[in-house]
Amino acid sequence: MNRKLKSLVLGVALGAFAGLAAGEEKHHAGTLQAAAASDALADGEIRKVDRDASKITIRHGPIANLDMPAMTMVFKVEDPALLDQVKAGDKVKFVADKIGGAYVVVRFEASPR
Ligand SMILES: [Cu+2]
Repeated sequence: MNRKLKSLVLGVALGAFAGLAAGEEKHHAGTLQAAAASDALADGEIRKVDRDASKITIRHGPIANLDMPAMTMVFKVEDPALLDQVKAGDKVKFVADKIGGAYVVVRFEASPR
């Protein structure tokens, strides 16, 4: 379930950062829907980082690609290194996806100041 959506989200994310994604050409959806890039980014505020469990609590705004309203919830992270990019209190934009039945943060992007 959501496999198509996942590749779309990843593709759009990678497409938006093609300069950083050199060598990651396996995603083919990158150029299809540039407009979806902003939809995939959700607003959030980091509430708690749990490195031991590789989980993070985020108070987030609506997440369009997950059809999720604003709430505070715990996410897993796709890569534990993501937890080093943020700390409690940070305001972030991030991409989340549902992977294997769990909500997972795929990427963080610092909010423009
Ligand atoms: Cu949520």
